[in-house]
Amino acid sequence: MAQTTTITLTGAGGQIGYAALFRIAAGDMLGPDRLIALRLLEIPQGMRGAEGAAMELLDCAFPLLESVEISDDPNVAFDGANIALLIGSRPRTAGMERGDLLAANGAIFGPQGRAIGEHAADDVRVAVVGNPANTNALIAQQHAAGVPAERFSALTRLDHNRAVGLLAAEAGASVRAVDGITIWGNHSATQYPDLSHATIDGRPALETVDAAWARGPYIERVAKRGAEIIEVRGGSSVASAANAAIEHVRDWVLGTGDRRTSAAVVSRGEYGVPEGLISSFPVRSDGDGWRVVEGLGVDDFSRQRIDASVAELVAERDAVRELGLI
Ligand code: NAX
Repeated sequence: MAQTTTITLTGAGGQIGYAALFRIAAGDMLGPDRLIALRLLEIPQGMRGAEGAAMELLDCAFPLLESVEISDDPNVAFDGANIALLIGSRPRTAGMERGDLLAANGAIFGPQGRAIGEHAADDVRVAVVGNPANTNALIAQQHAAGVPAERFSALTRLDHNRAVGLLAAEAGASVRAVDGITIWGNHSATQYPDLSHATIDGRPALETVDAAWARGPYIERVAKRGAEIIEVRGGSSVASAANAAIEHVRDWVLGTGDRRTSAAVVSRGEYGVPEGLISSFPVRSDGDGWRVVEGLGVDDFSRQRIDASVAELVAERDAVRELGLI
């Protein structure tokens, strides 16, 4: 047990950070053989929350946890980072215009990207959770001089897991039986959860569930699941979001094997998605990096849904360009 992995987590005083930290320190993300050094980045208002979480981490006496450091300076927090989980962001609040939202996040993810480029370890991998996640990842990536673009990804794993869970429930099957679901596009209401190539126990899912359900209510429910959780729970998705972030990084670093999942990665033009956009695709990881699963058939319905979500990403990219954020 020699290797120590430095993990920088931003937004450590917030809800998802709090839910994620204990599982990371317990080894759920990188397995039982890697020691973990945690770096927590917060803004001054969030420092007490991060300090409290650090105290509780100490009180857990996790054998894998080597150290916990807290900072409000990205240059310090990203120093030597092997993995960066960017959770803290400025989410949209009532009445906020899109330009304001993007500008506020540009002020966060630009400097964080720069600090990653200047201070992180050579093998750094960056997973962006804070919304608007795809475009925040793009902003950070564009500022991280010297870091290969494919080391940046954004989370659509929560959408993916929701899509798996809701399909399994509809089919009366175990989640273990489900494979081949793809979330395409943006982590937003335009995302496209696609069952065209999904299987349940190796058989096409569309032989088990109604195609009209799969292409109507199902898409709507997956895309709006976050709002459904807020309505029922009285608060946003926290534990499931933390779980998704952990699974995203775990699969990226340790590999997926033959299973497919979804992640927003830098497009190389696959499936007609403009190069350079950070868009969700069907992916596998061999442990070295995400690989887009190519060659899947895309019918007219899927084409339209993918194009609509990608158009939203293009509009977000153009808006941040106009604002001078990339
Ligand atoms: P909270 O408001 O509980 O926590 C956010 C924390 O980030 C706060 O403690 C805040 O002080 C900190 N923060 C803000 N700016 C920062 C900066 N520049 N550097 C470091 N820390 C900073 O939100 P929480 O519920 O934890 O959600 C965090 C983010 O995840 C939000 O943007 C949310 O929209 C996003 N989500 C993304 C999901 C995804 O699938 N990609 C799903 C869940 C979640 O909605």
